[in-house]
Amino acid sequence: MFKTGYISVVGKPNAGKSTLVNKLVGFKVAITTPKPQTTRFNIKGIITTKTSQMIFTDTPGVHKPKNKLGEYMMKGVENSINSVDVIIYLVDASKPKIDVASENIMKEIVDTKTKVILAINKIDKIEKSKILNIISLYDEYMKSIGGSFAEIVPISIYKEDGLDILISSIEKYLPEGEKIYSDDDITDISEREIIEEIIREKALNNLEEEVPHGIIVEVEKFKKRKNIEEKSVYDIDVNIICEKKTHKAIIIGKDGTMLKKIGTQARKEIENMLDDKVNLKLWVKVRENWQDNDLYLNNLKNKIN
Ligand SMILES: Nc1nc2c(ncn2[C@@H]2O[C@H](COP(=O)(O)OP(=O)(O)OP(=O)(O)O)[C@@H](O)[C@H]2O)c(=O)[nH]1
Ligand SMILES: [Mg+2]
Repeated sequence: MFKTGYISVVGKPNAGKSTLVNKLVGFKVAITTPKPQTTRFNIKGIITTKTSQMIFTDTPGVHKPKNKLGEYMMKGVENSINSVDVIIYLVDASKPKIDVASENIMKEIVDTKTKVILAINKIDKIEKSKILNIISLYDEYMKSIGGSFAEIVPISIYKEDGLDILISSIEKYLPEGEKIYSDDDITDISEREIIEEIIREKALNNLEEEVPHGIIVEVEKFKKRKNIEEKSVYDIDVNIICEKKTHKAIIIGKDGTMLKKIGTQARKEIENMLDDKVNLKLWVKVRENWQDNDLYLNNLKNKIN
C-alpha cells in the first residue's frame, strides 16, 4: 500500500535542516549558509518514490525572537510541527547541549504527540565513540518530560552517512494514502522566491553578521525576452532592502565592489537554475525598522499560515 505523509524538520539554527531537505530532495529548494538564522519561512521539499510520497517542511531554526520577524519565524515552526505525521528533530553532533532552545523544542514536540525521530547530524565532525553519549543526553531529557523518540539516527549529510536509515525510519511512520503532489513536483517555493533567497544567501555569505540579517530581497521585475541574436535572456530587477543608511553603504561597498560580488555570484546560480542568460540588476534601499513593521512582513506572514 502506498504511503503519503508530511514531515517537519525542526531544530536550532545551523543544525543543517535546509541542507538535509535539499539533499533528500536532490535539488536546492532552500538556501544554506554557515550562519545561524538563514531560513526565514517554511519551505516544502517533496520526494516521491515507488512506495511513498514524503512532503518535508524545512523550518527556521528555533531561537528567542527579538522582533516581529523572529516571532513570525517561530510561528512558522509551531504551525509546521502541529500539522505533520512525523517530526525530525535535527541536532548538531558537534554542539550537543540541552539549553533553553533545545528544551523548548522538545517540550513543544512532546505536546503534539506526533512521532519524533531524533537525527544527530554532522557526525563527520566528531569521534564515533561520542555518539552514544549524545544519544543519552537527548534521550534522557526527552524521557524526563514524558516523551520519547520513535527512532534515533546519527547522520552526516556531507558524507551521505545514515540517510537511507533515516528515510526508511520516516517511511515506517507515514500513513497509507494516495499521492498529493505529482511525481515531478519538488517544492512549493516559486522561481521568484528562489531568486530572492539565492541573493539573500550570497549576501549572508559575503557580509558581516548584522547587515545581511537585516535585509529583505524583493524581485521587482522578472521577464524573459529574446536578445538580438534571438537567444532567451531574463531581465531580473531586484531590491535589496536594508535597515540603515550605514548598512546600505556596506552592501554597496567601496566603488560598488560588494554589490558586484553578490550580484555575480547570484547571477551564475540563477543562470544555472533557469538554464538561460540572466541580466541581473540589484538596487539597495533603506526601510528603517522593517523587521518590526507588519506592512513589510506581510509576505512572510502569508507564508507561515
Ligand atoms: N560538517 C558538516 N556540516 C554540515 C552538515 N550538514 C550541514 N552542514 C553545514 O552546517 C551549516 C548550516 O546548515 P544549514 O542547512 O543552513 O542549517 P539550518 O539548520 O537550515 O540553519 P537555519 O536555517 O539557520 O536554522 C552549513 O554550513 C552546512 O554546510 C554535515 O553533515 N556535516
Ligand atoms: Mg535553514
